[in-house]
Amino acid sequence: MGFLERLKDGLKKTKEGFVNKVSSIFTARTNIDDDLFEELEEVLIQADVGVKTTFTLIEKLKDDVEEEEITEPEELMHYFQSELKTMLQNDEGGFNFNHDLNILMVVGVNGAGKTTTIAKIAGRYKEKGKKVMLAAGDTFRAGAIEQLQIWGDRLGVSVISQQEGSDAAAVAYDAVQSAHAKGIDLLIVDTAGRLHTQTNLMEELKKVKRVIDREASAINAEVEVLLVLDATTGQNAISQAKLFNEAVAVDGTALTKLDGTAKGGIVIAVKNELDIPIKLIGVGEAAEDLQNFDPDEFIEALFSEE
Ligand SMILES: Nc1nc2c(ncn2[C@@H]2O[C@H](COP(=O)(O)OP(=O)(O)O)[C@@H](O)[C@H]2O)c(=O)[nH]1
Ligand SMILES: [Mg+2]
Repeated sequence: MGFLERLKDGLKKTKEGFVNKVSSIFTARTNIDDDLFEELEEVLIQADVGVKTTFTLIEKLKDDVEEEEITEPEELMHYFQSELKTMLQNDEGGFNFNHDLNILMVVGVNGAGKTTTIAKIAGRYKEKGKKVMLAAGDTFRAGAIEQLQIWGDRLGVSVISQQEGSDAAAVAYDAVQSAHAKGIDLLIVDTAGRLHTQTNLMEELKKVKRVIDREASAINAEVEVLLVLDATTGQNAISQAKLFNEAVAVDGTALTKLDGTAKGGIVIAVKNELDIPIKLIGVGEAAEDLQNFDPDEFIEALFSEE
């Protein structure tokens, strides 16, 4: 399956649950009236687009109708798609690792897909001929270190770890030193993800970030924080993101498990309500299912007919 086919396939549930409903709102009527906007509002909110973002979108569409003198609902659907694309415009999808050493700290709650995402990114850069290293910074969850080790072995990438229960910041410190000494291009640091409501976790993440920042600045390495969010958790993902962002200043998100939800509208909410760029989206469990986020491609895949 090609790249675009995987994307379309992964978005099947959202196409069926959300896009088809939206399309029928525009195709089922002959004129643009309040009813149309009310129905659209309902469908958008149901699809996890978020209340604030939904209102913004509806206002924009109403402006479009006036300014462009649109009378046909079907024509308005094209405006709807292009407003979505505009709202989703990123600075860039994917990463731009161009320092000697790039450090990616990966955060998110348990089960969001951190370890899987780390493995996929590691595999991708290894394939490009880059030297990659992993740091087992989830020292809290039983088995997390071993899980990362297994990925490391499978990918042929070294993993820096200490025993379970050890200080995550110490693991991060070791990893940065080791990566620097070994001429690593990309160091990816896994972190713990027990519930974000536990202030302990946020304090631990802050400490890990402080140590990484300090060590990185001494050797001119670049640090980025990637927040992994499970799309199936809906609006919950938004409140998680706010907390993580307050704690460690998130540079980008990876939105996983879009294949598991009919409410793909969460993509729009994440971008619009948090103003954090979406770097990657996950549409399945295979390595090829983690893709750089491209808003135009995404909207086209959503609204494509086949
Ligand atoms: N369907 C689907 N499953 C995913 C995706 N990303 C991750 N997963 C699964 O989610 C589960 C939890 O992932 P894991 O990486 O261990 O999460 P962590 O606790 O954040 O490290 C695993 O079973 C993964 O295979 C995705 O995009 N789609
Ligand atoms: Mg994990």
